[in-house]
Amino acid sequence: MKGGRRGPPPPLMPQARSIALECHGCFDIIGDVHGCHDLLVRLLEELGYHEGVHEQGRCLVFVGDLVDRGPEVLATLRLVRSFVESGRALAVMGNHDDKLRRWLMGRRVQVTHGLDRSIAELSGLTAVERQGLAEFLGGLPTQLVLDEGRLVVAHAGLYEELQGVDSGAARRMALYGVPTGEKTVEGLPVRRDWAADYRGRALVVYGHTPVPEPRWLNNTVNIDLGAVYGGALAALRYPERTVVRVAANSSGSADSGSSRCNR
Ligand SMILES: [Mn+2]
Repeated sequence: MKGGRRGPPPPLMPQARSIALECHGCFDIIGDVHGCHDLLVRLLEELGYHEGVHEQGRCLVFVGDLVDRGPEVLATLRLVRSFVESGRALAVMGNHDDKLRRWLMGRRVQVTHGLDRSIAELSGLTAVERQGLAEFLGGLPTQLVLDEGRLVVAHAGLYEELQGVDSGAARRMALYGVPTGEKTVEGLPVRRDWAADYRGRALVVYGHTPVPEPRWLNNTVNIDLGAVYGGALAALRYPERTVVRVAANSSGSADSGSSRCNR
């Protein structure tokens, strides 16, 4: 970013530092799930996880947007929450997770972009259950700095100068990316192609904007393959830098079976 920074630099995120110590450097980073629970279960099988544990000590990481749009939001939340709270997985917050958290806390939010599906499933929960989910979502960091700074996971991406930084600007970019201020014909904010300007040393793994194939650019990779739109749920294996995927709506191809997550 341009412009002088006034005063002392913002503090490093505590999560970013402590979590890096617990994993041994081999991660499977999973793209936007959006309630595609069945696909997630199949992908975990494909990756060799049993109950969230990998026999080679690999560590699961979720790139955020666990909720909204898809058919099984609650099952997805419960599964990932059980992994995260028992120390079997890491996850960063996506913009959808943050908005659902605000709804769970009784805030007024616009019911758009698939939030209606989450509400349909979660509105029957007790106040205690809602609070538990809200606390889980609220406890997720917006970025993870892993492998001694060589790997960064943030839902919508993160410029180098915001990595490891706990500030409003860092949280905004990690959750929403970089809006240009323009809107699409559908009224959605136009997102700047931040990866095109990225010059950082860390590999940034992100999602947020569905792409048909993993998109590698300037030491970044977008692994949101649009599972909920009939694409695939993907995992980036790190440090191998290979992608494992399960397709949402195909049957009989090499890496996939059928799934009901194809809307
Ligand atoms: Mn998103």
